[in-house]
Amino acid sequence: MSPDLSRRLLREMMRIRIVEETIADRYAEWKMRCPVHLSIGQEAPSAAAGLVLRHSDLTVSGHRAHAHYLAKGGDLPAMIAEIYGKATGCSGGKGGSMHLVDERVGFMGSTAIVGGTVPVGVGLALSLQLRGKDDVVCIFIGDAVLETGVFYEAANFAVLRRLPVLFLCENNLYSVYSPLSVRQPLDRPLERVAKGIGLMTVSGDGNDVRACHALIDGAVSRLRGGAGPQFVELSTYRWREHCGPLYDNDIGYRTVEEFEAWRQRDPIDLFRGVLRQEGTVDDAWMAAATTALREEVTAAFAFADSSPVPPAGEAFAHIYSVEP
Ligand SMILES: Cc1ncc(C[n+]2csc(CCOP(=O)(O)OP(=O)(O)O)c2C)c(N)n1
Ligand SMILES: [Mg+2]
Repeated sequence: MSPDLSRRLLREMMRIRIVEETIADRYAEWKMRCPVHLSIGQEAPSAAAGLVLRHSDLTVSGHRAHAHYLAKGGDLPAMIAEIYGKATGCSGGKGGSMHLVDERVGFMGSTAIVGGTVPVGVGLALSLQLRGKDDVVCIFIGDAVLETGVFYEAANFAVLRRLPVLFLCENNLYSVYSPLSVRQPLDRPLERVAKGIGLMTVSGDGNDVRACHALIDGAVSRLRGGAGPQFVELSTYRWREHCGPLYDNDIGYRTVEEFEAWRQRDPIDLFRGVLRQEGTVDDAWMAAATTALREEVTAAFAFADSSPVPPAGEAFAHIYSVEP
């Protein structure tokens, strides 16, 4: 991997981390009035996907979508403004954190309904195929999406029609407070389920950004070569509570030992260590990158804060695709 790509991967993970830590720090100001699901600790799959996908590729996501939107080239001020419910938000201030959409960067939508955007993504892939494009659709999913019926219907259709779809599964072991062990037979990993439907599958360490990049790059190359839909499962871990800015290790659904073991494997620390050892980044690079990212984030929050709320009548606009 080139030094330039390595630095871009590290920078992208740092950017997501700084954005989300700022959301967490400022959440108590009560200016962000929608729920937020943070990806702190699981930045690597997003950063890797963002640097593999092209601008013209399409993406859909679910409730934990900030990292996906930013990595796909989303507009940071427009995302923060969306979380603030402002007219300048990427969804006009009507969607909030869980309903990001931005056709300018091929981010075709996210919803709070687990699995809800899977058939949307497959439909987008069908349209790309019918139009003879070699672009692909990346459908970001969590491990719980394999517990929704719609995943099986949509994945089956994608396999049947050899659609250019990447199911990118961030397996963080939990669906809210339920570990995989109470949801899936332990001897039947998710990858095997996906393989059973006919998806080509690979899995790997979701906290190793280089491994993520290699797996996603391979899957996307196979897709562009017409190999049919791909399933990439990346194991990672969410640090904060399922929904909200806090930590919730005190409520007992997971152990502090488990949390600490994953935190020791911070994807940013791990990769920074590797790049320092290789001489690809040094303290000066880190300091400059951190300062520039903090300035960018501060400006995005100032933009959101000073933007107007949508006019009341907007509540009734864009409800139907064809306005009366
Ligand atoms: C159809 C549906 N069922 C249940 C819920 C409640 N719910 C919201 S998030 C979530 C867990 C999703 O877990 P996963 O897909 O693994 O994503 P993660 O939160 O771990 O990133 C659930 C069950 C929902 N939003 N939609
Ligand atoms: Mg999960």
